[in-house]
Order: sequence, then structure tokens, then C-alpha cells
Amino acid sequence: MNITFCCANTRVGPWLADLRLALPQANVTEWQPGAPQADHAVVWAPPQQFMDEQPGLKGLFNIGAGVDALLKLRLPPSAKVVRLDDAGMSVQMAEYVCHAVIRHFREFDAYEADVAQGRWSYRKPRLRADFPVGVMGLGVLGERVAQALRQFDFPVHGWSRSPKAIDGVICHAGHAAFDSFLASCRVLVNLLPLTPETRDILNRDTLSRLRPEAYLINVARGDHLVEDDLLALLESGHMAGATLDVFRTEPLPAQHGFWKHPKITVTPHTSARTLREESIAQIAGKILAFERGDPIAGVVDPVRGY
Ligand code: NDP
Ligand code: OXD
Repeated sequence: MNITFCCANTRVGPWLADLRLALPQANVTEWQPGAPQADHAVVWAPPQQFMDEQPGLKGLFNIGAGVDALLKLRLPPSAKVVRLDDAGMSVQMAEYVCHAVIRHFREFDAYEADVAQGRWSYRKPRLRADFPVGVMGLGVLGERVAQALRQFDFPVHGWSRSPKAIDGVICHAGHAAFDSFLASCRVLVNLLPLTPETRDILNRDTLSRLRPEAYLINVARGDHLVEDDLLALLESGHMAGATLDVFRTEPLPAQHGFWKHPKITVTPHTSARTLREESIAQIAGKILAFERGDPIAGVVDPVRGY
């Protein structure tokens, strides 16, 4: 079995070494233009040339959860696209989102500013009931995040395409329920995949439907958010702030207004990192199952887009 590796912005050496250890029966090589045909590929944001030169691939194993960069390409006709299924990401996402929600709710940013000025200040405790949190996307990551937020007793709402039942979480489903979901939330967490349906979904109209002094946490994709609409709503006071991990252009350009905005916290697409060990164990297991003809989790539906 031949496995080709083509991952942008990834340290190739350790990945090849660990893939070879996990799949000793396979010939694992880094893709170069003109390389021979492989059976499976391990990929992250590969170029179109890679796809054009590998028409016989059976499996495209993405080393991330989001497959939007892959689905933009013309893919080998019979290749199945397989996304990472958690592989250590959901706990990281839960940590990140809980940290952002709690930092905002407890006003730790304001305390930090006071302490930096040598001020010993107290703020009136805020009511948890006034900070209902909404999680858009209740998949592998969103469900874990919603459950983690419940551990801190926040009222939690969730929104997904199909109906869900998650203990302690008020679940809304489908387009028809979107407005009532938004109207229920003061803090909005985005964990949707980027698809034609969800691109630009965080815009002036949708964000205006949130409760006043709303707070946005975008940890999914930069193209979900219309950046100027967020800036306008921060300016008007409808939005109190935002924590943003993903951006339309990454790295965030040096001149971008988000860097120094007093109401925006920026992190460099780091809310849930791909962990090499967990990811390789999962991908190796799936390749072997695939070769045996067994069903595997995380196969992407190209029509749905996730
Ligand atoms: P999943 O595919 O497991 O979950 C996606 C969820 O979104 C599902 O609940 C799905 O509904 C819902 N959904 C999809 N389309 C719609 C729609 N049109 N309307 C309402 N709900 C919709 O994905 P993951 O949880 O694994 O990951 C989510 C995203 O997080 C990834 O696609 C990626 O972009 C991002 N991500 C970001 C990272 C970072 O470091 N910033 C790291 C990892 C992922 P249903 O359940 O009904 O299908
Ligand atoms: C992912 C990501 O999709 O890192 O896994 O953004």
C-alpha cells in the first residue's frame, strides 16, 4: 500500500516517521510533483496539482476537522474525504471557549487593566442567568463545548441542522429555528463548518438579533464572519466584544484593525490544534479499516460540505 503525504505548514519529518511506525506495512512518502500513484493520501490544504496528479486515490485523510480547503479543489473521482474526528481537539476547544466565556463574564480583562494601573478595584458580580451562551454547530466539537459550558451553570442553547438532545442544553434545529436561537443568546460561539450555507452567517443582521451587549467567540472559520459588520456593531454598542481565533486572511495582516481593537481578543488559529500522535493513530486505524472494507467514521458528504 502506498501512502503519500502532502500537508502545507506542517513539519514533514516527524509526520512521516510516525506514520511509518503506525503503518509498517505501507510505503509512506512525501509527495513531490511527478511522484507515483498512491492508494491513500494524508493531506492539509494541498495544491490542485496534487489532486490532478493523483486521480487513483481511494482515501484523502485530512489532518484537520474542517474540510473547506479540500472541497474547493477538483478531487479524484472516487476518493473518499475523511476528516479528523476529535483526535484530542474537542477538549482543547472546550478549554478555549470556557476560558473566553468566563474571562468575559467575570470581567477578568477589566481586572487585568486595573491591576496594570495599580488599582485595587471591585466589580458588582454579574448574574449567570443574564449570560445565556449559544453554540452554533453541535457536532464533534460543539457538543463537547456545550457540555463543558453547562459544567459552569451557564444557560446553554445549541443550534444544528438536524435535531439533537444534549443533557442540560436547549437544542434548536434548522433554518426555521435560527432567529429564536439567536434571540435567546447573549454570548455566541461559532463551531459550524464552512459551507456555502454558512459562509458570512455572522453578519449585521444575525448578530443584531442577539441580546444587547452580546459577545462573539468565533473558533470555526474566518469566512463565517463579515468583519466590517462586527466592527460596526462594536462601535454602536450592540456588541460588547469578541474573541476571534480565525480570520478571512491568515495570518491576520499586520495592519488589520482587529489587532489593536480594545474590544477584540485575537488568537492565532490555535483554539484546537492537530495533535500528531492522536491524529496518526486515528488515521492509521481508519486506513486499515478502509482496506478491510469496514465502515469508518468521519467520511465527508461532499454535497453537504462537511
Ligand atoms: P462536525 O461536522 O462534527 O459538526 C458540524 C455541526 O454543524 C453539526 O452539528 C451540523 O449539524 C452543524 N451544521 C452544519 N451546517 C449547518 C447549517 N447550515 N445549519 C445549522 N447547523 C449546521 O464538525 P466539528 O465539530 O468537528 O468541527 C466544526 C468546525 O470547527 C470545523 O468544520 C472547522 O471549521 C472548525 N475547527 C476549528 C479549529 C480551530 O483551531 N479554530 C480546529 C478544529 C475545527 P448536524 O449535526 O445536524 O449535521
Ligand atoms: C481544523 C483546524 O479544521 O485546525 O482542524 O482548523
